Formats: sequence, structure tokens, C-alpha cells
Amino acid sequence: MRPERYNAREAEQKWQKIWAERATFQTHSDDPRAKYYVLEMFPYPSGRIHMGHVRNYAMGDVVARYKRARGFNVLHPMGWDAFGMPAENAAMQNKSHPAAWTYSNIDTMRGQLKSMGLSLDWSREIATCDPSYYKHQQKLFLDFLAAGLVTRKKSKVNWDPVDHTVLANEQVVEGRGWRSGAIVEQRELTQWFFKITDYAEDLLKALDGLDRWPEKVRLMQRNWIGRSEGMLVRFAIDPASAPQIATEAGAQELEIYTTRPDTLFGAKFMALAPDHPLAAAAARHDPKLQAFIEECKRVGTSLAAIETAEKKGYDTGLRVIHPFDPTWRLPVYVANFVLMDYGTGAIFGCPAHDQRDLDFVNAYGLGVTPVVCPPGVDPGSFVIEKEAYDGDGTMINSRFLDGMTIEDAKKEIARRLEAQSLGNRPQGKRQVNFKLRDWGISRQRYWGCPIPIIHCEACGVVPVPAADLPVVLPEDVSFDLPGNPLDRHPTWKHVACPQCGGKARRETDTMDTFVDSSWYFARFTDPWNETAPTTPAIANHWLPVDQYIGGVEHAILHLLYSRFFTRAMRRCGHLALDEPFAGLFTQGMVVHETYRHPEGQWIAPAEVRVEAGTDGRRAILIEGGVEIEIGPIEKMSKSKRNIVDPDDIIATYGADTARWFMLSDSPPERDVIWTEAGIQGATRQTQRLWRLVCEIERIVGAGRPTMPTAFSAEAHEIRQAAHRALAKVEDEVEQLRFNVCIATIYELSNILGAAVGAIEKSEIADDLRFAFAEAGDILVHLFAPMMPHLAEECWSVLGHETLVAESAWPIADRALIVQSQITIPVQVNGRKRADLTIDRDADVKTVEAAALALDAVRRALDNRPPKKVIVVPQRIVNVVI
Ligand code: ANZ
Ligand code: ZN
Repeated sequence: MRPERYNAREAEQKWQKIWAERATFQTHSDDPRAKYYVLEMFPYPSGRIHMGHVRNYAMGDVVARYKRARGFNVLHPMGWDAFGMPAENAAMQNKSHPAAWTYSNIDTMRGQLKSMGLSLDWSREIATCDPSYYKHQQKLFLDFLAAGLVTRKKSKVNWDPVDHTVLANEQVVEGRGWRSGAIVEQRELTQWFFKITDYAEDLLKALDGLDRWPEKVRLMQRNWIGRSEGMLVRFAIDPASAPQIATEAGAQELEIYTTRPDTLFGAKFMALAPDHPLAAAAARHDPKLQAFIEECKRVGTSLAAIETAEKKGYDTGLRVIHPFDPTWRLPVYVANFVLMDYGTGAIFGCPAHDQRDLDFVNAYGLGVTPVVCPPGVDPGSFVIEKEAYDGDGTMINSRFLDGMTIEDAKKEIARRLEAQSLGNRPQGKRQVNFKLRDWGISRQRYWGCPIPIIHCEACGVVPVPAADLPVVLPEDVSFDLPGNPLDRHPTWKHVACPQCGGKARRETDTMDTFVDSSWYFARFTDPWNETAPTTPAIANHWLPVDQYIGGVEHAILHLLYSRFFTRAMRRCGHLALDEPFAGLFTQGMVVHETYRHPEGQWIAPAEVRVEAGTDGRRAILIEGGVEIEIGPIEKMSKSKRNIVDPDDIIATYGADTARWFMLSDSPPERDVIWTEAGIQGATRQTQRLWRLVCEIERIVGAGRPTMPTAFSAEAHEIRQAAHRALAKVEDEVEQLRFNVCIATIYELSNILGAAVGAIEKSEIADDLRFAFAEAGDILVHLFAPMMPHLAEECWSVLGHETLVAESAWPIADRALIVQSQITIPVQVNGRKRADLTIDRDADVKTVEAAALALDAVRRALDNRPPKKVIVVPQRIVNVVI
């Protein structure tokens, strides 16, 4: 007797062991089958996997297992994005070494992933913190440097004076360091940059070809790259306005960038970034301006800081002359909303058609003149008060532009400014600008990939010779002081110059961890190559990744950096393609109810019992029995404690059930709400499928029937249902609509369950046995990608000696499933001559005509009319001659 209940814990361990022993998921690059590369974003080894990982990896695994069954040579690797701050923070808190902390987390998480039964090729595992990985990254840095894709320049950074470190903009919270709470300073540091801006135009254009990427991600990248077409315009400074400043700064003119030169006659003021050189010159004569500038810098110059801050300015006293009217003077302000590193760091403000400018003039009383009138509005009565107008329209109040469209006005202004000169040069020039900035990769951190550079007093910047790679992180470091331990290390940085042999010191900055994740997908193609980052022929065979799956939080940086890296690696001969990810899917989050104690603290779901009361649901604290508040459903997070632990779930319900629930409950791009009721429902489904397969096995019995020539109606219906589900799942899984696949599987299992229940006789005809056997196989194949352990168990129950993971996907008979059609035999004088496939509800006349038109029948008739035609609708046709 088979056990009534399926024991997930036993079965899962058993099958995982068998897959590992048989190396079922190891992939070889020289396999002649067509390749398919499926990849999920690799995890940061923070300590334990969370339910978001379970969802992400369950999805990737469905694709991998499905494609494998379809005959592809599937590459499905896993690794660890293992450098980064948390390891250093842990080191500071627990006096442990970042490497020890990281590798022990990797061990834990590898075990957890293995318990999920993922079809991964573990032989390709990589950790970015391992010298065998970052050695090649250092080589890539050197190659990029030689190719002119790396520069070193001064740049402004957020400096935390307590932690002695640079902070990313995201780590500055209300002007303070996120860890130390210290007021962040702006510092100029010399840093290393990757020249991603060299590829700005190409990275933008190529987005059009990424048709298997979500449109929202492409849009986010487009906005981030931020291409705009505009003009550089130079305004003469009125020398009379502030003679001292003008002379001292050596400036006779102010250059601005604008995308709206058509609005020049609506200009009311000029504005400089607080760190514009002219602002600094003016501030030397005006302590109040100096104070204003410092205040602006404190708030921060990040985009977010600027957008939220109130628009503020300070009049420098300088005046400029309007390019089309020598008598028109415009005041020059320093303003907190102008950025130094965009355009020229200076603007002209046109309040009528730009909201920021409008807010600004309303605060400083500078007036508003509309110059674009919306269609159908009377120009005489068109006024602007609180809301700027940035729509289409006709030029007004603009002298020679009046009556033109915006586009024509832009052209006319460009033509005139290019023809007109200021100081022997055209006063204006057309210019394309990008928001995208070069990628600063220097981090004053220990736990990152060392930048392979040596600074020599005599030779300057000297690359570490390739033969000396890797530059390995020293192990004996201490974290008891703030700042970069590499810098403090007594010996590590002191080296001889590779060029002159003189005294030199190593670069002590390490690379941004985004560098590590910008090429790992290429390394997976041949992680065994010890001499080069990739083996180009192999990388070109596997890449691009056919299906990449991960969180939308990486829509910009990680995905853009990887696209840049692929281009740069191509330039240096490491591979031969531009786009690393042909298909991208961004999955939704795992969310859960929150629970809060009346005293305010958050309570974990495991400590709560939720009851269905008469007036809705109530949450009770298990220990103590107090009723607590049920809060909103939110992303699982440590701070809200609304977390369920994958280990607990897998121990209680099994990996298959957890995977099934994750995939079943909502479309994969949406958030999934984790509920106790949901996982229990999935458990019942698991058991139902198990019992159904056991029943099917009892019906089929030993010895599989061969395919009969004819099927009874019951058998036909079973076959149809199975093939219909098969075809449907094929179509849906290609679209990653896993929830629809699961609904389809339920539907099939319901039909099969009913068919099993309808069987009464102990003698079962062969055609029905065949139909059940076939449908049982199909059913198991259909859920195998989602519940692989249960599928193996069922597969062996059905009498197979193979593994379902190693078996070919069944072939859907799509002709069989066209329900509106039916195939009936056609006899001539009682002997079958042909099959006729025809609409199920065709009338007798139509069936007769179609039968007589069949080749076999016409040959038999040989131009004579039949004596009689007998049609039994939906059964048979007999032609008597
Ligand atoms: C005058 C004007 C009139 C503008 C108008 C807009 C509307 P995008 O499209 O993002 O490139 N700008 C230029 N440099 C700036 C800087 N460093 N900091 C802040 N703002 C700056 O935006 C270009 C527009 O943003 C430019 O066009 C300029 O304002 C402003 F009705 O010039 B405009
Ligand atoms: Zn030297």
C-alpha cells in the first residue's frame, strides 16, 4: 500500500540526493543541443534567505526545468554578491572578520537554497569576494584603463566626518550620515570613474531593441540616461553691474544651457549653482552670499534634496544683457535648485513655463510674462499665477517669434543665435545633453575588490602588472577605528613601483560592489578559466542570458552598469555582444500583514494567532493572550517584523508546497500576500495531487497499454483534457504566467479526479487505461517544474524508472484538442477507408458531402453515384456502392 499522505520531508531529501549524485543539473558547454541561459539575480549573503529569494528562485527554476524538459541545454548557475558594507558593519559589531562572516553566511544560505530543490549547476558557484573571481575583475579594470574607459578625476562626495568615509546619496538622511548621524560634508576627492557616458547614446538607442524587457524598466533607463536637445547660450555680463566681481572672475559672459530657447522673451532672471565659479567670486565680496552658499551645500546637492527643498536664491548684484535686446538687463541669482554638474551650472529662468522658476519668482517678486499661449485661449486674457504652463501652443509677447509654433520658434532662435556673435564667437550653439554621469567606483572601504593601481612619486599612476594579479586584500585588519582599514594597515600599501622600483604606495580604495555584479553572468559561462575573465568562444555561445529574473529595484543601476560592462568587455575582446540580457522579468514582492502590540512594538507572525471572530478577524498574542492590532499589508521587513522564515516554512510544509504557493497566488509581476490560509490551501493541493496520481496508478495497473487505434468517448475526453492542459501550460510558461499554469493544472486534476471517481467496473478497457496513463504522465510533467520532488515521487509511482527531471516534455497533440472538431471513420461497403475530421455539430448533409469528397471514397466510387450513404452523427459514415 502507498502511504495515504505524501511525506515531503523524506521525499525532498531523497530526490535532492539523487539529483546531486547523478549531477542532473550540471551543464556542459560543448553539449550540441540548443542553449538556454536562465539566471536569477544572485543574492547578497546577508545571513539567511528570505521569502523574496524563495519567490525569485522558484520562478527561475520553473523556467530552467521547463526548458530542460523541452530539450535545451540549460545553464542555470548560482553565486554570491559577497562584497559590501554589512560585512564590515558586522565586523565592527561582533569583532569578526568580514571574510569569516561572509563565508559562514554563504554556507548557511547555500544549504537553504539546496533545501528548495533548485535545479542549479552548483559546480559553477562563484563568490565575488573570492580572489579567484576578483582577480579577473582587476584585469578587466586594467583592460578598461588601457582602452581609455577609465579616468581619474576630482569629484564631490558626501563625506561622513565621524565614520571617515564617503557615503552614497542614499546613505545621507536629512543631511546626516545614516550610521553615525554626523552632519555630512561635501568634499572633493580624486576618484576613479568608468566612462559610461561614452556609451550614453548607444545605451539609450539600444533600449528600443530590448523587446523582452518590461516597458517600465526601459522607461526608467531612458529617463536616467536623460538625453535632451537644447542650446548653450552666452549672455554678456553688464560690466557696470558689479565691476569688482566681473574683473576678478575674469568673466565677461555667463553661459547657460536651456532646452527651451523659444521662451527667451519670457526670461525674468538668471540663476547660478551655489558652487558655480561666478557665485564664488561674488561671495568674496559679500559675506551674506557666502553664508547662503554654505547653507545650500549643507542641504546637499543630491537630486532628491534639491527637489524637496524650498526654492531659495540670493541676488549677486550682477546683471546680464538679453541676447536680443541690449537695453534689457536680467538679475543674476545664486539658487539652491541649480546643479553644478548639469549643463553649465547656470540657467535663465522663465517662470511662465517652468514650475520651479515660477515658485522662485513668486517668492522674490520678479514678475511673469507668458510667451506660449495654449490653443484656443485668448492671449489677451492668458495669465499665469500658481501653475506654470509647459504644454504646446503659439508664441506671444516674443517679438519676431509671435505667432510661431514652439518648434519653429526654437529653430528661429537657434538660427539667430548661431548667426549672432558675442566676443567673436557665435552667441549660441545647439547641444545634446545627457543626465547620465560617469560611474564613480572608488570606495574608501576594506571589503571590496582592490583597485589594481600603484601611486609612485616619480612615475605617477602605475597599473599593477597583470602578472602580479590578484592584488589580494590583507587579512590582518582591524575595525576598531573608523575609516578604511586598508589605509591604516602597517605594511600592505607600501610597495615598490613596478616601473622604477622606487618607493610607492598602493591605491587603498576598493571598487563599488556594483562592479562585481556587472559581469558575473559572463563569468558563469566558464568559471574555471584561471587565466582570463572569460573564454570568449564559450561566453559568446552562452550569452546573452535568455531569461533574467530579479527585483525591479535594480531597474536602473545594476542593469545599466551590466549593459555598459558588456560593451566595454566587448571592446577589450572578452566577448562579442552588446546586450547581456535578452529577456528580463521583474517579479513582485512578498508582502504580509503587520501586527502591532497596543504598546507600540511590532510582533512577528509566528507569535500571533489570528482568529475569525463574528466582527471580522482578530489577532491574539499567543503568549499572554492579549489582543493586538492587525496593521496594513506590507513588504516583509525586519523593521516591521512581518517576516516568515523560509526554513520554518520548508520544515513544516516542504519546499514544493512553498514554491507552489508562491507561484500560484498572483501574477508573478505583482506582489504576493503570504497568508497562513494560503500555504495550508497549497498543502491540501499537494496531497490531492499525490492521491490522484496514486489512484491513476491503480487504474492503469502494471504493464502500460500501447496506443489503441480507437478511443471511447470517456477516454477521448480524458486525452483531450490532458493535451489541452499541456498546450495551455506550454503557452503560459513561455510568458512566465505561472499562476495561470497552476490554475490550468488544477483544472486538469479536477477533470481527472472526476473521471477516476466515475469508474465502476473492475475490468477497465485498454483505451481508458491508456488515456489515464497518458494523462497521469502529462499531469506529473506539468507540475514538475513547480513541485519537482513530488513530481519525482509520482513519476516513480506511475512505474517509470527514469527521473522526470531527465525526461523529455510530452508532445501536445494540438489537433486532438480542437474541441469543435471531431474525427469519425468513413467506411465503404462496411470497410474503413478513411478518417473524416469535421465540425462536431455539422449536419447530416454536410457530413455526407465531406465524406464523398474524400480521396479514398472518390477512388472507390470511380465516378459512379453511391447507392446509399448512412451517416450516424459524430460516430460513423458508411457509403454503400
Ligand atoms: C529655460 C527654460 C524655460 C527651461 C522653460 C525650461 C523651461 P532637461 O530637459 O532635464 O535637460 N536647467 C539647465 N541646467 C540646469 C542645471 N544645471 N540645474 C537645474 N536646472 C537646469 O532640462 C533642461 C532645463 O532645465 C533647461 O531649460 C533649464 O531650464 C534647466 F520654460 O531653460 B530651461
Ligand atoms: Zn615609479
